[in-house]
Amino acid sequence: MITPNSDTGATPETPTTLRDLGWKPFFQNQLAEQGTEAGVPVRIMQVHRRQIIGLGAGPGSGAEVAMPPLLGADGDPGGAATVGDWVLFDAVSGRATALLDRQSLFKRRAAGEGRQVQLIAANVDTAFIVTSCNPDFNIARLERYLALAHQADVTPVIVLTKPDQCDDPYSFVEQAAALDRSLCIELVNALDPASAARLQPWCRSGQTVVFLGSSGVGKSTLVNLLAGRQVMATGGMREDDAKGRHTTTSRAMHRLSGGAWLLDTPGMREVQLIDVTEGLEAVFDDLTEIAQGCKFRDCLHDTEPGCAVRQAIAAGQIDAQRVERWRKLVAEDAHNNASLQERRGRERAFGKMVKATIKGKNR
Ligand SMILES: Nc1nc2c(ncn2[C@@H]2O[C@H](COP(=O)(O)OP(=O)(O)OP(=O)(O)O)[C@@H](O)[C@H]2O)c(=O)[nH]1
Ligand SMILES: [Mg+2]
Ligand SMILES: [Zn+2]
Repeated sequence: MITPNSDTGATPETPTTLRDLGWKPFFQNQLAEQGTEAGVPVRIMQVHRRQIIGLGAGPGSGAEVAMPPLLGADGDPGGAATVGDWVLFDAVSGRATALLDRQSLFKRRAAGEGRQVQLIAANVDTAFIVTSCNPDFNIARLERYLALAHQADVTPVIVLTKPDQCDDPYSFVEQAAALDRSLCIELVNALDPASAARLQPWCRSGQTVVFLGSSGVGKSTLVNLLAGRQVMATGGMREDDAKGRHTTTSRAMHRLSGGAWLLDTPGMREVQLIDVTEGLEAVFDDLTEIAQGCKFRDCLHDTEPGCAVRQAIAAGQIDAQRVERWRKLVAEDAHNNASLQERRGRERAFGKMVKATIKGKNR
């Protein structure tokens, strides 16, 4: 079922090698375990309910293949492969035979009460966390995005846009840098191609990137500059508003002119905080360490006696506001995880009940 590369943004720079598609030694090592009969590596570009579309290394234009969705461990079709995943494709059966382990994974809490976890994007290398040198800039929001990136095992890069509309852009750089001295921070005027080129080091061939950030900060403007063509609508205009329906809405992976892949799905635009326990520990590692000195292991650093965190605040070693933001994020994470556990518990109970009913009927 090899079809011409019709809907993946085939351009002159269309990939021909696995490396262009984002193949890395991490995946190559798994190939050795799977054996050669398992199939050829194909990267998932689109996920639909009834089929998934992958792109493999092919002569000239690359080879696009459609296949039925992989089934997850519990038979859940949504659970298995997501955009950015690598699968082994067997051309004879027209199916994916294996899903390769991921180097990174974004997931999110689904909409609605259930709070089910959805897989959003796999094997992303860099998350551009975009905010502007204006009131959009919010330290708590940056920390939240950093926790998401850490949790997904993706390298964050802070991108500060609209320096041209502000008197002292470096004050914003300084505030962001104070979050973590090892963070990469780029000041970028998204209207100026020379300035946007500052992001090129992360956008080379074989790299996969995502853009995170609130509405109006310049994500689409930057993407269009990096792609060298209009792949996203800008300035508050939705892709759907454009005359007819913009073809880009169904695409999930866009090739940037430097050779990188931009992964953009509706889910990616709505990532929320879920299961980010480790991500939060990474962002607030200094506070996590101090908290180990609290008398109680489950100390909330509120009114408990022997609280090392409050002692550190009192001693002027740490910032009380930052501790407050940390406590809020940890509480939110705990709440989300509790809801998730509860839901899983309910599902298990329901499964048992169904089994018991079937047994009863069979008797
Ligand atoms: N002056 C200036 N304007 C910018 C800059 N970056 C973006 N803009 C403008 O800000 C507006 C919003 O930019 P978009 O790229 O549409 O923002 P977005 O992040 O994609 O927003 P959503 O798609 O709603 O999430 C546009 O009118 C851009 O031209 C910048 O660095 N400087
Ligand atoms: Mg946009
Ligand atoms: Zn404490």
